[in-house]
Amino acid sequence: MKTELEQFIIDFVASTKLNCLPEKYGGSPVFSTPKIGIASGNDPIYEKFKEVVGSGHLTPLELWLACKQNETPASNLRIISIVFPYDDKIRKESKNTIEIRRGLILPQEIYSMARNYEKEIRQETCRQTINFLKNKGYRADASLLSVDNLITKGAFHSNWSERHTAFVAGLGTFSLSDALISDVGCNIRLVSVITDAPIEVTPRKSDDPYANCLFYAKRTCKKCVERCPYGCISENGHDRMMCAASYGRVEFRSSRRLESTLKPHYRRVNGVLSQQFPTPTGCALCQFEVPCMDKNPMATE
Ligand code: B12
Ligand code: SF4
Ligand code: SF4
Repeated sequence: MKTELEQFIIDFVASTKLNCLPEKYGGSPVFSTPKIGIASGNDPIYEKFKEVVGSGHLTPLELWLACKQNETPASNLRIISIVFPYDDKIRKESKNTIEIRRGLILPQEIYSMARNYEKEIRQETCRQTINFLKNKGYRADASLLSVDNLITKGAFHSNWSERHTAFVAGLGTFSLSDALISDVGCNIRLVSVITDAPIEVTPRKSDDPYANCLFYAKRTCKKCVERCPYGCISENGHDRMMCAASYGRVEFRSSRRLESTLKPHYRRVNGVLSQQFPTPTGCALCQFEVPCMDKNPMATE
């Protein structure tokens, strides 16, 4: 079923009109071909995520029950993790940054638009994947559609970290910039669907959470340190509070310049669903012109 499911997701992303930028940006795709990996609901590593992500992080069974599904052994659950790589045109055109004024550097408009448009693609991919599984007689749901909640009290984290699940599903590892580096790079978005369909689990190539990053593997590179204009990345890693603040300023300015063309986004924060402000347009300057942008740089080492 894994091959059939992967082909179904690839075909949907290739054919949906949602995966098109506005004509002003060439009408080209937001995402190229997605990749999928399958994690097992009883992988013991999920227990560790209550420490490394935050105490509010759910195990697969907790997520399943939060989605109002019936009790079942965790071993019956599978998590389908999906990597959506940004299209090459966006990656190429995003190499140069835009300096609005001294100290305020923005990504190219094409990336801001892609980041704004991409959420609907991931949401619709989840809906289509859930229908695919239901039509085969299984149950399924997605954190993004049902229980996604950003917890800002204490350790700032989501109740379901898409990167951590992608790691469990063998799709990639973390890095100096914190980004998950997959076989199609770090300039990606992620989503996952949970199901009781007995899909074959994808083996992890490594249990080392940083294996794909040149800095952790070989003490070289550090290109992401140079690329973040706000000093959020150093040899000590990524300062997420500093990033959240800098990236907020970037989004505020980008959303003002693109306002009338943006789609509104909604998110549950500490249990309350509301419209996001500024409207999400992203930052990701640390993901362009780096060796891990579009590949796993350790794959050829
Ligand atoms: C909160 C959040 C943010 C915050 C905090 C980021 C962060 N590092 O946590 C802010 C606002 C700063 C942010 C910024 C961005 N974000 Co953001 N963000 C999220 C969100 C909603 C939750 C992340 C979370 O819970 N973090 C909790 C902390 C603990 O996780 P962490 O730092 O990644 O985890 C570290 C530890 O666990 C550690 N670790 C320690 N011991 C161990 C042991 C083991 C076994 C393992 C596995 C790990 C581990 O390794 C990790 C990395 O160092 C997710 C969506 C989601 N629901 O997952 C998107 C998400 C992480 N963001 C994403 C993106 C793309 C971005 C931006 C590029 C913005 C943009 N869209 O343009 C920047 C990039 C910043 C960066 N360099 O990481 C993508 C990730 C893509 C990728 N390649 O990784 C996600 C998954 C959204 C999505 N659905 O695609 N984000
Ligand atoms: S740019 Fe280099 S050091 Fe930074 S995350 Fe990518 S591989 Fe690691
Ligand atoms: S997302 Fe922006 S602010 Fe955050 S680390 Fe990357 S370049 Fe720096």
